[in-house]
Amino acid sequence: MAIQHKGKSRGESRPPVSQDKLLSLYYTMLLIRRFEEKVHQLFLKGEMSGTIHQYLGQEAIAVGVCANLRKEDWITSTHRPHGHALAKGLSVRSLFCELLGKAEGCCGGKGGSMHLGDPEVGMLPAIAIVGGGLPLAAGLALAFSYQGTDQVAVAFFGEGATGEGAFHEALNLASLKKLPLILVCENNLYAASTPFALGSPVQRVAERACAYGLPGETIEGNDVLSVYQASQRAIKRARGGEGPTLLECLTYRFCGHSRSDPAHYRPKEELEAWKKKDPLLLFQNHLLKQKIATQKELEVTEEKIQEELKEAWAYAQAAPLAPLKSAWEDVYA
Ligand SMILES: Cc1ncc(C[n+]2csc(CCOP(=O)(O)OP(=O)(O)O)c2C)c(N)n1
Repeated sequence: MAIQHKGKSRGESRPPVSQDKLLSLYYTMLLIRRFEEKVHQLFLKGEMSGTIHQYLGQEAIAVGVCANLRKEDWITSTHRPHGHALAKGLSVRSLFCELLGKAEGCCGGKGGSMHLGDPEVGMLPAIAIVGGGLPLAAGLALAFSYQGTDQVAVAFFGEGATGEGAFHEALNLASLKKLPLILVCENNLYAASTPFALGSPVQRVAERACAYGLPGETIEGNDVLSVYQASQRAIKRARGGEGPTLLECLTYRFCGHSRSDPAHYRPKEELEAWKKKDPLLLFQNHLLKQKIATQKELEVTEEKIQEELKEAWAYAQAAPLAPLKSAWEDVYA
């Protein structure tokens, strides 16, 4: 898989993406990877309850897209939201607190893994109903359009959501009203245990776009720079009043669908082939090859992340639980 970024940051040619931006993309991707690994261990040790759907292997998508967003832009997410949350700017502390049911969690400890978010940084609490985030993102984009702001909304969803009516309604409305919406499909080839080909009569999710008169593009979702550049174009169109774009990002999850899924339905060779296209590995190689970072600098990044996780975990463990009476607060029906 080709990485498209050609420039050198510490050399003669002018890079299309600045060195600082490249290093910050790397930091956030690695932070998500290590966060998910830590959460996995904590679940195995029984230190967290509930269930989890993890983002291992898909890091380049959340990071590549969110790096183009402003704080006041909004995203919607799914049952697999940890990566989106970190990429949109939620702190590790607020996520650990949320996962442990602590009052300082981003949703007061009442949302848990599948419903985390924070309006302060433009993330609607995640929605675990497959396809559920799409009409809400279209609604956000409709509000921005009415208000005449240049904010955009991004809906992250899996390819399984493309079989839901909500997906089609969102595309139809967004295209009709030229809404500032970016539809980011993370096609990781399986909706739980169902292979994409068994759930979709069309081979590419991006092809769906033409039925609604909007542009659709399939990109290498494990190549953070492809995602960054494609989403930059889509966001520019949306901000400029040119309407929505559907981006299909091809990827693979390096874990089971949820905590209890060993993913035996996937051929071993398939997983091995995708592991060679690990988004972190690809980007590390790129940074080293282009002399954007040294091995030593990558090691320092790793240490910083380990430190951040350690501090946040200790903080969350010591933080008070959400009080019982808070179960009755923020309840509307
Ligand atoms: C409307 C609805 N139907 C079924 C489910 C159960 N369910 C949870 S996740 C999932 C698979 C979703 O696959 P996809 O949209 O491709 O996202 P991925 O898990 O691959 O990230 C299903 C069927 C649900 N949460 N909501």
